[in-house]
Amino acid sequence: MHWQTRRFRLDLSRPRVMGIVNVTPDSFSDGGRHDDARAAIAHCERLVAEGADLLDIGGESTRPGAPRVDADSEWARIAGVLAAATQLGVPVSVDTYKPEVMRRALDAGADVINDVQALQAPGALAAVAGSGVGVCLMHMRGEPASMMELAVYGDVVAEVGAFLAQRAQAAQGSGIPAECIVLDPGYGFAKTSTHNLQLLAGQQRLAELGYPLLAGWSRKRTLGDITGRPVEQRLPASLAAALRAVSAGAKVLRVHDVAATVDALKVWAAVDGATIQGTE
Ligand code: HH2
Repeated sequence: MHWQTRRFRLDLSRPRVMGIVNVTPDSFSDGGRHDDARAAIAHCERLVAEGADLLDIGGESTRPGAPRVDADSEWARIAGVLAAATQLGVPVSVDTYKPEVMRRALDAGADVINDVQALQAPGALAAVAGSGVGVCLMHMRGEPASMMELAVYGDVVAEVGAFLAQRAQAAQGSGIPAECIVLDPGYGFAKTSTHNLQLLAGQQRLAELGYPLLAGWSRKRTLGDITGRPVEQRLPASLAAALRAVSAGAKVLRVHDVAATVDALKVWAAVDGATIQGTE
């Protein structure tokens, strides 16, 4: 399995790590840490040195209740960081749901568009079609400001799966090749902790849609609900969720803590590669 992005074809025969770069004052776990371009670029360099296979740059927080940012302000936050990140030798994703930001990001050399709205905004499909860019299509409902009111499901795995299949069809219908598409259940987006856990338990069914899956559990609130830990103490819980996601078919992990996740995956791969004595 591969993910075709603009400049790079990512081999997904082993799970890949997408390092998060939030150039925002208000992201839930690292808001304000990298919100000047110099700090954000240094963070990109550090994540690549730690083994990130790709970077995901975002200029607007999507945490529950986050305020919206207009396209010009979002672009102003990320433009310089994107330009520097594209020199680091790994694919660079831009986390945005705004067609105008997508277009500017593509002009500036982005390899992937990561859209929490799955290219549903008017003009979003047209903005990316024909560019050869990789896309990540994520499930959510409503807007970050109000999404938790929409966290009502009968069978959450089936409903998320139907949505993702429909969005993948829409993307292909507008000319985005299947090999450019990755799907994401959208952990934490318009879902209660129970929904998030049900989705992870049933995630293999989403993998069976036939597209690579990306999973974003890093530091999220459900992990705090389970462990009672504040956001800065959720690394062990994040690693456990990441490995469960891999065992249920995830091919890309979107994480804040790249070095630790890379180590966890090395252990996973070492076991996979071991020959068992006494068997043929
Ligand atoms: N989660 C967040 C943002 N973007 N994109 C995808 N594809 N999948 C996710 O799970 C996902 C995402 C939220 O995390 P973070 O970027 O750390 O926080 P914030 O939205 O507050 O900036």
